[in-house]
Amino acid sequence: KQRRGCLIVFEGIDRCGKSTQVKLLLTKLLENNKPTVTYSFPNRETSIGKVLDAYLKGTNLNQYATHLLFSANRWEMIESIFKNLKEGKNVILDRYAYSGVAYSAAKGLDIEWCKHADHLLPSPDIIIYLALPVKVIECRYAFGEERFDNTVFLTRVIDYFYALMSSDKHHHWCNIDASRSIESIHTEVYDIVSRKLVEEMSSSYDATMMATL
Ligand code: T5A
Repeated sequence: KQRRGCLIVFEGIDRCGKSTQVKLLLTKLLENNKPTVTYSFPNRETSIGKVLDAYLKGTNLNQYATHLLFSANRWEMIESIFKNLKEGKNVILDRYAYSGVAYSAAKGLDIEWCKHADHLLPSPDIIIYLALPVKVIECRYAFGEERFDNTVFLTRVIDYFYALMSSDKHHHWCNIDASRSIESIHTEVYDIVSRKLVEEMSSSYDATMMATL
């Protein structure tokens, strides 16, 4: 029986260090002969992703339609993600449905409505939340260049991430202090992920695993 791969999600506010940690984790897993692939959301390369890229750089778009497009941008990768998981590859996601809900709810959309679009996406085995106060990211490279690089707004986003985390009965969230050095965060992340990987994975998703949100 083929073991399926592990679905690992990174979440957090803009510039908290997700992409840095995803790259380090990918490198380490590959070095240790653990087949692994990564995806970033939004994926700005697809036709939907190009619309989202323009939106993030300032183009106006209806906020409900925007939410659905962010979700559609995840759904358009679904076959590829499932294929990799079924083939036994670990899949690391740089943002996922939790960003979709937290950012849209922070704009004022109803949180329960926001959850619907991503319902039944593959359910993560682990969600690594990189916790960082907004005042730290304000000083980071390129902060302020995109639509949501805004202190008040990102403080609301953090509140919604914590609301999702505290109400989630199905998933393993790891809340990681991301104010430390890149290397010490990576050491903690790798330790958590390697422990998860030794847990036996079934070869396919069962019904309870499909409850993404
Ligand atoms: N969005 C996204 C929605 O509204 N709905 C959705 O459904 C989705 C998926 C773009 C925007 O889209 C919104 C959320 C966003 O506002 P994005 O492209 O993922 O999403 O944008 P960012 O999160 O801003 O991506 P970044 O790549 O800029 O941020 P990362 O990945 O969190 O941070 P990273 O690793 O690139 O690091 C940023 C800087 O900090 C340094 C790095 O070297 C880099 O310069 N850094 C550290 N410095 C000191 N100490 C550390 N520990 C550091 N770690 C990294």
